[in-house]
Amino acid sequence: MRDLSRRRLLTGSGSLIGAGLLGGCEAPALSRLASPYDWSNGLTFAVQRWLQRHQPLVREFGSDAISAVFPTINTTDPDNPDYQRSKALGFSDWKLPVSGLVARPAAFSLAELKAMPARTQITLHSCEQGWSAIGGWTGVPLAHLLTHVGLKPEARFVVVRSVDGWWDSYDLFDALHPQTILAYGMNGGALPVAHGAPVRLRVERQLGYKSLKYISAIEAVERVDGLGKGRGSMVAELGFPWYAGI
Ligand SMILES: Nc1nc2c(c(=O)[nH]1)N[C@H]1C(S)=C(S)[C@@H](COP(=O)(O)O)O[C@H]1N2
Ligand SMILES: [Mo]
Repeated sequence: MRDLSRRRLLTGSGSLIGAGLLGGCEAPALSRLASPYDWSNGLTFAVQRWLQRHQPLVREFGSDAISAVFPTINTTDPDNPDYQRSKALGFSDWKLPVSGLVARPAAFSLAELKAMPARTQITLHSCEQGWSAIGGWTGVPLAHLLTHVGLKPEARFVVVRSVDGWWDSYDLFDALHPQTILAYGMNGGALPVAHGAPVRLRVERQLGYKSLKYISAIEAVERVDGLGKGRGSMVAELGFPWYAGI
């Protein structure tokens, strides 16, 4: 598993072949090149992977840089009976299923995630709606969770779903990136409901819309063009780029 992740990470970050431009279809958008828009999305993806091959981490700030106000966007309290029931119980019954192309599928409670190795990072969040803010996030690296359940060699993407119907997918470069975490804490406290409690994703190398809030399920898959309308994510179906690298 260690070797696999390292090899996958290297493949994903080290070459245009790994980025999918020359070597087949790594990105969902690349597997269905239906319009010039898809071509440019795929090209941006490949070029950014190439440019980032030696600089894997985004900048992290000191706690004095944390924004006094971090806006909340779109869903701020999911209108979902199961979610509301769980919220009333302090999410003590909440479980995160991890399934698909993994050796040991399992569902993890909040307490179990908190018992795993934690990472805290203070980063700049940029929203496509034209604002940005600096926040501190604490959580378990997604790479740790995927190693724990044993990602199978055929897995090439990780699909994440949220209780409000948002869903997205990530290639293994982002899924295994050290700053991609399942955050249950924000700015030293518990993650507030408006920011995605009990657990949200942080994908620091992409625009804010890839950092899904209210995570409800994780699935490892080989391809994503069979999901939904075949564009790899809910926001991609609305016309935003699947790859939102910044
Ligand atoms: N499930 C879910 N995830 C989501 C959203 C959402 O509405 N629902 N909004 C996205 C957008 S566009 C941004 S900018 C950030 C906003 O996170 P915040 O509300 O903590 O600022 O969450 C992203 N993840
Ligand atoms: Mo956003």
